[in-house]
Order: sequence, then structure tokens, then C-alpha cells
Amino acid sequence: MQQQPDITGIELLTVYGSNLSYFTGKLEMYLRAKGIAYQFEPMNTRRIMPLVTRETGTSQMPAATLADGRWITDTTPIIAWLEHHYPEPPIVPIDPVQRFLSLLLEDYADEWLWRPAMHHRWYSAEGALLQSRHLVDEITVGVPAPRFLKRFVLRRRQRGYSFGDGVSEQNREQVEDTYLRNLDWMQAVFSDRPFFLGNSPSLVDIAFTGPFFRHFSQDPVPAEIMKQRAPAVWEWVARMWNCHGHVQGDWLLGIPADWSPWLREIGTVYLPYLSANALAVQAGNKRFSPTVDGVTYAGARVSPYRVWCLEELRRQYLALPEAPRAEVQNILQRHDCWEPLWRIETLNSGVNEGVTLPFSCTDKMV
Ligand SMILES: N[C@@H](CCC(=O)N[C@@H](CS)C(=O)NCC(=O)O)C(=O)O
Repeated sequence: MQQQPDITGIELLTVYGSNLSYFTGKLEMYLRAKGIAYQFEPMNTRRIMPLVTRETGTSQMPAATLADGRWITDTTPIIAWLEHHYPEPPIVPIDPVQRFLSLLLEDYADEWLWRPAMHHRWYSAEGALLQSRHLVDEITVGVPAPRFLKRFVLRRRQRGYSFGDGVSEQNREQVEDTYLRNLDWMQAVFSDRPFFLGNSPSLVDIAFTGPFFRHFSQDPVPAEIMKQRAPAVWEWVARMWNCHGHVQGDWLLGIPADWSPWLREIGTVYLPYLSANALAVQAGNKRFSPTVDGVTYAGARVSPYRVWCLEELRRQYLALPEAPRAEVQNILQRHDCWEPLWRIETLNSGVNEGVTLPFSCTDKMV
């Protein structure tokens, strides 16, 4: 990986992951936009993965080490922590209303677009063959087994990410529609301005590169759809990868009207799903079959991590000063997000309790 000059003063990081991974891509995009120098190392299963598991308690990608040897994992708190310690140039909006709504869109991009991204990666033979070969060569070097066997094992395991998240032939079309809708909404935004919030990238751009960079623009089927249906999104992906040095916090005032489709979707689909997941975790279930907006995701795995996501959103809301808090409430109410945000009275995920910064996350996403 080519080194870029560091413009924040933070010492070099090492990022362990895969150059096909959703969240490794998200973290790399953040570091590049921010101007933080890092070196990338594949998280190979022989040497690095056992080390990461021992040091952080999870084998998820990405994991990173700071120059002083401390480990950090989980892109959402990593970005929050780095922004706090290295505020210039800003990626997370300073305006409290923009900041809260950016965190909400980040959560949606991280957790809800994961399902169509996993589906598109592993459903078509074309994509699965290509990417399983890449992944096997990248992270299973030195594992003494034939390549075809490693690919077979990997594909079976990875398809569990979409079946295990409730994707089936009954709802495949709706899962694919989520991607198409997002393309249309983004095409409208990037036909108007280069980034979600104006002339500079911000947290929402970084979050949407999770699914759109290392998945939708790299997997053959969704990449072709993107080129044909939403060329401005295709262009934005490359603009993001090349945005080092263009970050100045040159943003619009307020919440752009073209964010409304996402806020409505978050209110009708994502927050109701998070609420159903929280109830299932409280009931001690391992699987559940949430129905949101008329679509059932049968036999989906429950996720304590996603209870933590809901807790975090509430905590961020409650930490807002009075005036922006009223404004956020108003926006959430107008987009039907308010009721599902508070639907479940008490949340107690137990995730990340007692962790100190820098930190490692105590639970997997799904
Ligand atoms: N919330 C985490 C999610 C990390 C994550 O789920 N990473 C995926 C790859 S993109 C992974 O490592 N999956 C393998 C596993 O869970 O074992 C983050 O933001 O970093």
C-alpha cells in the first residue's frame, strides 16, 4: 500500500484486514480522508488472526495497532476516538444536529446495508468464485490444504452470513431492491454535489463506503448495476478513495432535503428491526424472524451488538444540548423514526461494558 503523508500528527497505524472487507474498507477510507498514515497487512488465518483474537477477544476485521502497541477494533468507536483526539481536519460534523443524523445514517450503512452486500457477494456464482479465490489467496496463505477445498469451505461459511441473516428466495427481491433504492437516492445526491454533506467528505460518506466500496463496486453483479444505473455513485467511490487532502469541513448548513428517503427508511425498516432484535436478545433467543415493512427475515441470527447500536443512538440523542435536541426530535418525528427509537423501554446489551479507550469491542455484529 502506498504511504500517504500524515497530516494529523498521529503516529503510524497498522491496519489488519482484507482488501475485500466491508469494514476494513470503511476504516481505510477514513484514514485516507483524514490523512492518517497507516500500513495495511492482510489478516491471515495462520499468524495474524490468532494474534488479533488473543489481543482483542474477537477475530473481526479490521483490527489496528497504534504506534505504542495498543489495539483498537470496531470502526464506529475507532472513528469517534480518533476524531476526538485528532479533530483536524474534521470528518464528523461539529453541528450537533448534523452530527446526530450522520451517526444515524452511519449505523444504517453499517448494519442494514450489510445484508444486501453479503447477499450480492455470495449469491451469484460469478461473484462468489471470484471473491472466494481472492480471499483464500489473501488470508489463508500457508494453510496446508488444496485451494479448491479452501474456497469451498470459505463459500459455505460466507453464505451463512446471508442465510444466517434471514435472506431467502422469499425475500431476495426485496433485499436486492434495498441496494437499488440506495443507488437512486445516492445518484440524486451526487448529481447535486460531490459528497453527502457538500464539498468535503464527512462521516456519512465514510460509512457508505463500507458497502459501496469493497462490496457493491467490486462484486461483478452489483458493480455492473452501479455503472449502468448510477454512474455518479461509481464516480463518488473513486472520488472517496482519492480524497486525501480535500477534507476541509466545507459542508452545507442543516440537513439536506435529499437525506429524507434514508430517514424514512430508517424509521419504517431499520429502527423497527433494531427493536425486534433487542426484544429477541432480551428473550434469550438465538434466532428470530422479524417482519419489517411487510418483509420477513426468517431465522435471522440475533445480535447483541446491534442492541448496543440502539443504546448508542439513544445515548447520543440524550447527550444533545436542549435546542438541537428539540430540532432532532422534530426531524425524527417527521420521518417516523421517533417512536421506534424508543419502542423498547429498557435496553441492556452488556456489550462494551467496562471497556476503556483505545478498546476492543466485546461482541460480534451478527
Ligand atoms: N462493527 C464492526 C464489524 C466488523 C465486522 O463485522 N467485520 C467483518 C468483515 S467486514 C468480519 O470480520 N467478519 C468475520 C467474523 O465476524 O468472523 C466494525 O465496525 O468494525
